[in-house]
Amino acid sequence: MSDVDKTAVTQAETASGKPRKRGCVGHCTRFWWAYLIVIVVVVVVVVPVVLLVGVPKIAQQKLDDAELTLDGLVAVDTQTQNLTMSINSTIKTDGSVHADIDAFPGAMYLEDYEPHTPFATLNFPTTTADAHQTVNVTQFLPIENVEALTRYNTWLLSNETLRVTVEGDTHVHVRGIPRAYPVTFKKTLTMNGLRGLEGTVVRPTWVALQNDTMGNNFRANVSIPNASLVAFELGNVTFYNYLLGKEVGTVYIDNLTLRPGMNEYTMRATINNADVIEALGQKPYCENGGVIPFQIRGKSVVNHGQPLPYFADALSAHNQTVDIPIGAAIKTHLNVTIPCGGLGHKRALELF
Ligand SMILES: *[C@@H]1O[C@H](CO)[C@@H](O)[C@H](O)[C@H]1NC(C)=O
Ligand SMILES: *[C@@H]1O[C@H](CO)[C@@H](O)[C@H](O)[C@H]1NC(C)=O
Ligand SMILES: *[C@@H]1O[C@H](CO)[C@@H](O)[C@H](O)[C@H]1NC(C)=O
Ligand SMILES: *[C@@H]1O[C@H](CO)[C@@H](O)[C@H](O)[C@H]1NC(C)=O
Ligand SMILES: *[C@@H]1O[C@H](CO)[C@@H](O)[C@H](O)[C@H]1NC(C)=O
Ligand SMILES: *[C@@H]1O[C@H](CO)[C@@H](O)[C@H](O)[C@H]1NC(C)=O
Ligand SMILES: *[C@@H]1O[C@H](CO)[C@@H](O)[C@H](O)[C@H]1NC(C)=O
Ligand SMILES: *[C@@H]1O[C@H](CO)[C@@H](O)[C@H](O)[C@H]1NC(C)=O
Ligand SMILES: *[C@@H]1O[C@H](CO)[C@@H](O)[C@H](O)[C@H]1NC(C)=O
Ligand SMILES: *[C@@H]1O[C@H](CO)[C@@H](O)[C@H](O)[C@H]1NC(C)=O
Ligand SMILES: CC(=O)N[C@H]1CO[C@H](CO)[C@@H](O)[C@@H]1O
Repeated sequence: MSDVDKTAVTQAETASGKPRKRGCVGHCTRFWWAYLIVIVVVVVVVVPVVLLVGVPKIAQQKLDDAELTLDGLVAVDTQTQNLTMSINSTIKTDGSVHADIDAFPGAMYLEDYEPHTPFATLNFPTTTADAHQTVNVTQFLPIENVEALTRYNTWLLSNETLRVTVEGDTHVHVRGIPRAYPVTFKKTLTMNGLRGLEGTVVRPTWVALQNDTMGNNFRANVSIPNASLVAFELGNVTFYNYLLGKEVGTVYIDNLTLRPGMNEYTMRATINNADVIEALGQKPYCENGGVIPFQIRGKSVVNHGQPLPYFADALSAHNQTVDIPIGAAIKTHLNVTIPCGGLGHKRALELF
């Protein structure tokens, strides 16, 4: 207490005519109202300000500082109107706040496409603010916006990276405080895309002049790299096949599920032989051993009878160039080498 206060207190006591023992007993009793005001101010103003503004602010701040990492994303049982999506993720915080975060629906959308439109909404479970925790969700997902899902798949297939935001409103329970505070969970992830399936390798295993019983005249082993952490069940996929800017046939890959890493499949195709033989007679293909750049582009995706436009349209947005050593395959399987300038009319007639 300052001297001024002491003087004031003393004078007040003297003025009352009933001087009392110094210290809190007398002082506090007499000035109970002043203490009450202080207590009331603390209880009515300060505590609520801390609880209503301070704690939620800290809770939101801590949530904003938390880091969300994607460990895996899987789409299976893909049907026209729904699919099952799983996500494995990790949330890292500094662990300084002991709190529980309520379960919440997290809308997922492309950060770099406006307007932000969710392509999926996943129900994130209750989590704690522990320093490190895994959050795995598996959920049946009705497709609410096929256009948004198609755009996400298109970006996923063609881009090197893409940013996906998970956003949802929820409540946080700070341990020791009965109130629940509203917070917004909003995290943007940068995930690897599939880069247009760049690096796909096709190794012919069979070529023929006549179609087989399935209507195909070409078979190959295909290795499709998946540079991403995502896996998805496509089913039976067909591709348009172009050669030197002209459509020359259809490629089929059956029962396709793309997973992280190298995907080994067999493919079959029906290709117009005359167009291939004509190309093989041209430079540089007649000089490089018959390695021809084909373009393939998605045509249809059908899984157990269900057309999947959200994959088909994504695959059709992009031409993928694949160099196929078809000259060597023709040599092996048909015993024909096509010279520069072509086979000549007579030989071609013999062949067909
Ligand atoms: C999540 O992790 C489990 C266990 O490692 C694994 O079996 C599952 O395939 C993963 N799912 C995803 C979506 O990555
Ligand atoms: C999922 O969608 C398919 C059509 O694509 C429909 O036949 C099926 O009933 C749906 N499943 C559920 C559980 O709604
Ligand atoms: C969650 O997924 C991770 C892999 O990303 C796995 O190690 C962990 O075991 C999974 N946890 C549960 C509860 O499935
Ligand atoms: C992703 O690819 C699409 C085209 O497929 C393009 O329009 C978009 O700008 C790309 N986004 C990013 C972030 O690279
Ligand atoms: C093989 O099938 C394709 C497509 O059905 C057809 O256009 C082509 O004429 C057939 N080729 C032969 C040699 O029968
Ligand atoms: C194609 O794959 C089969 C089975 O994996 C293998 O036996 C064969 O050698 C492969 N052929 C080529 C040309 O890669
Ligand atoms: C793919 O290539 C073919 C032939 O060169 C062309 O006709 C088609 O327009 C291209 N499509 C896309 C999406 O680039
Ligand atoms: C695709 O799966 C079906 C069963 O669902 C099977 O009958 C068929 O042989 C498979 N095709 C290939 C090419 O693996
Ligand atoms: C792919 O087509 C084959 C033959 O038509 C069929 O037996 C198989 O079940 C189909 N696979 C899928 C995943 O739809
Ligand atoms: C391949 O064709 C050449 C002539 O073009 C012939 O001499 C040779 O015997 C044939 N080889 C086989 C295995 O048919
Ligand atoms: C070609 C390519 O980038 N392949 C990658 C596929 O994904 C795995 C990891 O999931 C990577 O190790 C490969 O390098």
